[in-house]
Amino acid sequence: MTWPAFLDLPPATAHEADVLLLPLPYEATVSYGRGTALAPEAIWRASCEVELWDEQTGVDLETFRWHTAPAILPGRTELAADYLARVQRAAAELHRHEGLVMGVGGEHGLTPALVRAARGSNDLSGVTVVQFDAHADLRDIYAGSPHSHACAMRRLVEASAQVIAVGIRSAAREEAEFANRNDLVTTFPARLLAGENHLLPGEENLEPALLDTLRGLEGDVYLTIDIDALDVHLCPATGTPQPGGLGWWPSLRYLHALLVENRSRRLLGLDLVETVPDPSTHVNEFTAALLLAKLGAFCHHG
Ligand SMILES: [Mn+2]
Repeated sequence: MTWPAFLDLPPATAHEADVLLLPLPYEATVSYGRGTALAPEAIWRASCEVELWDEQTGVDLETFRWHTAPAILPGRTELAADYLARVQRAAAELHRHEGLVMGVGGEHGLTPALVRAARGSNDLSGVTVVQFDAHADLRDIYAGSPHSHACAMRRLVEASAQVIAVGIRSAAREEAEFANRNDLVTTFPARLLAGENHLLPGEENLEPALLDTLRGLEGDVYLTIDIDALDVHLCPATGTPQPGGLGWWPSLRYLHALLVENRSRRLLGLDLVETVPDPSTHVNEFTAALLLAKLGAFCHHG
């Protein structure tokens, strides 16, 4: 791999690392804009431009150790199920070490394999998956595949995981009805987090309830961030852009509630998916690199 080291810091071994990054350049089932397979390398290059002092937390990013595992490259004719099984095994290897494992996609179809690896089991009962996303990703089958990015959360719920979905603003009727009748799914739509001015008559601002939920989660928690949860100006090249997303500072406020203020949850791992780099602006890949740095800072704060 000829990429620069993450954050341009001296790379740590897996054994000594505080954070273990797993690059996953995978886009078998992307349905609209392409290019997420190019994201990991672009994110690593963009990370060299991230300031090493996090002004928000005061954390120096060089005070903890970052390891980059070898990227898991999909074979040209490899079936999705076979690739995802390899991803699960590679992630499970990384989880044998002490540090926090972060998967970096690649498309959202990766997440079920990453959660199973983090849990060390295909049974996810008792696991809460916090999902930042524009889309519900609760379809049973999409474009003929149960491994589609549009089905990722459905697979997790079927394995008995609880899902807290944040920033949703696009769902099929099938997905909304599944979420409504399923006690395992709790949705905080983007519009109901956008402030009082954006509410229709009878609607309620859910931001206080979201912050309470994130601060109060207990037990095993996995965090998956689809970058399209953020407003499109932060990720204009992402494969399935949706207007009306979460702002940068509100997103960090929610992540801070989960990762810094909440002391009763056990973080199993996390992933950041669906970045599509655009070399003409660097906005997409820099947003992703900075978000990974922030997640590291939050997880090692205090
Ligand atoms: Mn998604």
